[in-house]
Amino acid sequence: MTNTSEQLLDIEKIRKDFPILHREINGKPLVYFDNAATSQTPKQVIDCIVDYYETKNANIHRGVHSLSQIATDAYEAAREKVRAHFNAEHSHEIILTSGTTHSINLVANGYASILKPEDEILVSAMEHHSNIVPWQILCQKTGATLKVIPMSHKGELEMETYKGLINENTKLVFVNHVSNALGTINPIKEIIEIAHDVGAKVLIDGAQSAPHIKADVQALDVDYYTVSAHKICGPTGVGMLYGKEDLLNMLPPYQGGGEMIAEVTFEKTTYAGLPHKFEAGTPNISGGIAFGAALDYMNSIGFDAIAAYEMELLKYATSELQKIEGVTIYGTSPEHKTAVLSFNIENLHPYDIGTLLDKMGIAVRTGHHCAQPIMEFYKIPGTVRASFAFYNTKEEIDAFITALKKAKSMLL
Ligand code: 7TS
Repeated sequence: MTNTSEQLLDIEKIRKDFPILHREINGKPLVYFDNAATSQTPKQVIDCIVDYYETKNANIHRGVHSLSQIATDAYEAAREKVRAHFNAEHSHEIILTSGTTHSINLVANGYASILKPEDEILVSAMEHHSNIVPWQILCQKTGATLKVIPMSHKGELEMETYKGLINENTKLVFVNHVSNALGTINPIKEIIEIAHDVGAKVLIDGAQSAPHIKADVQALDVDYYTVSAHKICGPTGVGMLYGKEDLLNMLPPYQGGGEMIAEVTFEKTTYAGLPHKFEAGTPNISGGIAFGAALDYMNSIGFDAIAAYEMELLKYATSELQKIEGVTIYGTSPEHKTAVLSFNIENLHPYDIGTLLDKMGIAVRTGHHCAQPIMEFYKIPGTVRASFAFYNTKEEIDAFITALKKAKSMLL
């Protein structure tokens, strides 16, 4: 590591915030390189959850009693933190969901009553299954056509083909900000502008970008943006759907139930306004509050410093990995992606490599990463994916490379 990168973050101090990083796995110090699946949770966020149950636990938006008001205020303060972080204009444009999958399904379900059989929707070739399957279901319901924006061998979207595919029948475009399997950072601003030129709306899946890039939904002029808190140091089971006010108002509710209504009779129900229309039932209250704490934590470190430090890690890991004979790295060069290394070693199955690495305390993901079309594109069964976070270190990368060499020699 260069002096510059060491100066970027106080890694020793940061690592003290994450109790899990100090445990052993299979008798070896844990090296956690599966951050794209879920990030680890700092003490500040864990404490926030404990504090909620110790001092604030009550159902929200319904009690006249003080405790319910305290819990409601904390939950709504978290929504405001999410709004401020992503720079939405209004806090009611932030729907707190159970995560990205829920957010995407909410929008897809809403368009079932809007799309017509002659409509077309575009999805990129490098999506997670949760940004493919809901749109396929939508097409089955409406008769609309799903078209695919192809990717190049380098792992980048083919923008010229995209421009050729989009037309006045295109109603919706779905692209991830960052690919989970490759790490590619997609040119979403350009994608949004091109879609808006024909009047299409754009949903950006921000599940993989949120840990690395602070998105400004107004500057992007994005129509819908989705995030899962568990990938940004928050808890599982909570996330957000951002939508422009008029576009959220246009969609019918996703689920019916308590808290999403204005008035109910057996003849007719009228719905609550945003955001409550889309938040039926008791939500993940502690999770929502902790989502806010996670954003506070990440912002206290700073996204510019996080991105710069992770880039140093990625460049170092890439150059060390390339020194191992028989390695193929999938995806674009470090400058155009987040800290993800998706690779294979000639004549070895990714699963075998992952299993041996685990025996040496190193956690990576292996397989298709819920992005089977990418694997089909490269004609491979899957990859080994090492994904880094700001609390990882160069020493951990050294341990990973040593373990990888050992695994290779054991398997070949
Ligand atoms: N979209 C992308 C780009 C993702 O990476 C994931 C999860 C999802 C959507 C779904 O998020 P969820 O929180 O609703 O489950 N990605 C991964 C992964 O790469 N490994 O495990 C989960």
